[in-house]
Amino acid sequence: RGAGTVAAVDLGATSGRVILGRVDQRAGTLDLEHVARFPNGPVRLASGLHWDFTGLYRDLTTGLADAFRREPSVASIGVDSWAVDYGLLRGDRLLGEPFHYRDDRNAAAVDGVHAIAPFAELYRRNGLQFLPFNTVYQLAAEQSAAEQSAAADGVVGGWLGLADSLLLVPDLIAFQLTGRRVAERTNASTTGLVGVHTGEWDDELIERLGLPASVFAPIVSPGDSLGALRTSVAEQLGAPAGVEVVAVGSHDTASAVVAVPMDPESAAYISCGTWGLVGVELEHPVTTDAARDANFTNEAGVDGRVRFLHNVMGLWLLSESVRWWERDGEAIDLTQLLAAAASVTAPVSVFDADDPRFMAPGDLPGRIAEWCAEHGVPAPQTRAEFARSIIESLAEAFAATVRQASVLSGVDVETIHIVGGGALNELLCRRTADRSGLPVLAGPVEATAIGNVLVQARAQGFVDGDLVSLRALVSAAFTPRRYEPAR
Ligand code: LFR
Repeated sequence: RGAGTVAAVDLGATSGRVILGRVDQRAGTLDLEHVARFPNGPVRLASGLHWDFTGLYRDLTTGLADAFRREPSVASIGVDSWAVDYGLLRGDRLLGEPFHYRDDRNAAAVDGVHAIAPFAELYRRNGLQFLPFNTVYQLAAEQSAAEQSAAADGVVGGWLGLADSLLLVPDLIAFQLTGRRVAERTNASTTGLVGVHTGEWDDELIERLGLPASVFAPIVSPGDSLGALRTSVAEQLGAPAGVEVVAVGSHDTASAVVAVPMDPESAAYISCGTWGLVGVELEHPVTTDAARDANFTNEAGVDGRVRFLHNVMGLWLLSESVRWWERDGEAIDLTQLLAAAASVTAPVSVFDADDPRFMAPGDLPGRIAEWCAEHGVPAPQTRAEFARSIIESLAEAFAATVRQASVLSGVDVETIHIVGGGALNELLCRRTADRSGLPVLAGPVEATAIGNVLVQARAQGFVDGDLVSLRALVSAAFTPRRYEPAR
């Protein structure tokens, strides 16, 4: 007691990792050991854009087996990932690889949902910003695919009709590991089907939308035990008896916010990876008309907090541009590209990083040029200029969104914390400080895994206390890098 080790599985849109976290509260230390890192990304099948869930599960279990070899005393496992996406099960059987939220089936389903429950009503009920991939729209897309196939081949109900449970990605992994079917609260809050005030499945909305209420699993909270590993899984992983899976903030952003070494009364955070999640931590949701118009979300945080934030497009703009330039096999060095971007001296255009045209995979540089042409501003010419324009546009969106978060929530923001991979991007951190006029504190880079570790460590009794004490451990272990705004 007072010290111990847990394993965090953290899956992002471009890579997954298994990390050991050693926590010693008396010594006040928190150490991470990176055990495995594996690629992740969309796979285009005949049915659309999917995740390779089976491959991810193989890679994460290989990583966990390595974790147990290195550290046989691991007490528990926690899993987090991106939000909104789910697998359908019938019995133990997974009904196909989960859809990727960037698949274009969702856009067509939005109007149908809003015809039944207008967006203003949805916002009052679930407090979520509009994103076309929120689970509620994905399920409507499942329903319309089912109707089309019923018309074509007479098979009624589709995959959703066949399923007896729907589990979000981290819950689906926890199910494979333990056999328990649950819906962890922070991630369930991103479906659009959980009441923002009740924290429970919104049965009335589920019924009105014609969704099968029985597929939704009981809601659990971060820190709850999900029980021991299945015997066959324990054998496969080389895990000793008694290792359990613990629910963490299974929405990656919820775990990241736990590990922001901030004072929520005077700080904003940007959890910056594929997305830039920009906001503040609150005790109570804000579902005013102004918050709705600004498209701010009230997602559930750990310990009953509210993540009041807005999704900015994030480093996806850069990674997907690079992927486009690399499509013929050329390899681009990101460090060199960013150095070249930093030395661009001519002014570059700032585009609207929030424009929905940037959501789908493909020719992002082309779409940025198109945006510039439509708005009568010069398009970037070289790759360095594109990269610079992306960074400037993100920094501008970050600064504007921090200002909005402050006005809408009443938090008087004095500092901006940037955590996640974006904390390594010096140009982005510096320009965010410049454009906001506020100091930026960058790091920790692995905030999500740290938040995952800390919630497990607390459940195991290795640490105690509230978010303030957990964040004190983060502050002691990781010194943020400070960027002062240029005067
Ligand atoms: C970040 C994130 C965001 C969510 C997006 C899609 O990884 O979880 O919070 O809006 O991915 O799930």
